[in-house]
Amino acid sequence: MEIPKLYAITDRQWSNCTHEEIVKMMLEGGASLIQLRDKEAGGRELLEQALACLKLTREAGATLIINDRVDVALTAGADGVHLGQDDLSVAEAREILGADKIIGVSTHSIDQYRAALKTSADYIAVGPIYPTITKDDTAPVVGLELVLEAKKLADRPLVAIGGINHYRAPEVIAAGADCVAVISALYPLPENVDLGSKPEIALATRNFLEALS
Ligand code: TZP
Ligand code: MG
Repeated sequence: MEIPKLYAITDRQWSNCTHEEIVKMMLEGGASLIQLRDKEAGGRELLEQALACLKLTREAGATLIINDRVDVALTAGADGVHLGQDDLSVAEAREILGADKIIGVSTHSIDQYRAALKTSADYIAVGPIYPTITKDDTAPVVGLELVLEAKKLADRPLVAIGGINHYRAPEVIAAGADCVAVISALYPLPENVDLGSKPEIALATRNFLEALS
């Protein structure tokens, strides 16, 4: 697959917004690859959000990937699924979704990366590159070293994730990542924060894309 430099991920813990509102702002900011990620929502709620988000991404010609849930990705008709090491395997997800859907997988070591290369994953993510507070059960920080190592073996798009902000993104790309996947740095609160403030996601997305161009 052709991958853009920014992979924007929705996260409700960083905002007062629905996934649909977040996706709308990410698209306004120019994102073309978006992941719907919600560790708390039940299947039904996630499906409803996925359908609403897909309406927006389709209109914009963007790609929407569902985190973790192959069943939701299939039912919603999403563009693909992103799997962690504890989710269904790439082979199992491929069996369910078929050849045309995008399947991505997260890896946290060079051994996991090598194993992922043997699957039909369309892209492989490595991380966390830097410390992050977004995910509480993250693997130890792998640093740019894993990007450099993985790049030597890579035969498909390499995505880097974890603690990447506007300032760090260029060095991550320079180390060999084709794309950076980002959560918290896309959710800055406006300067005059009051209760109910919404983060300026469109602006942050635009700034991020500029930093990457
Ligand atoms: N996987 C490894 S680190 C991470 C995930 C989902 C969290 C990334 O979030 P942030 O806020 O961009 O560090
Ligand atoms: Mg997962």
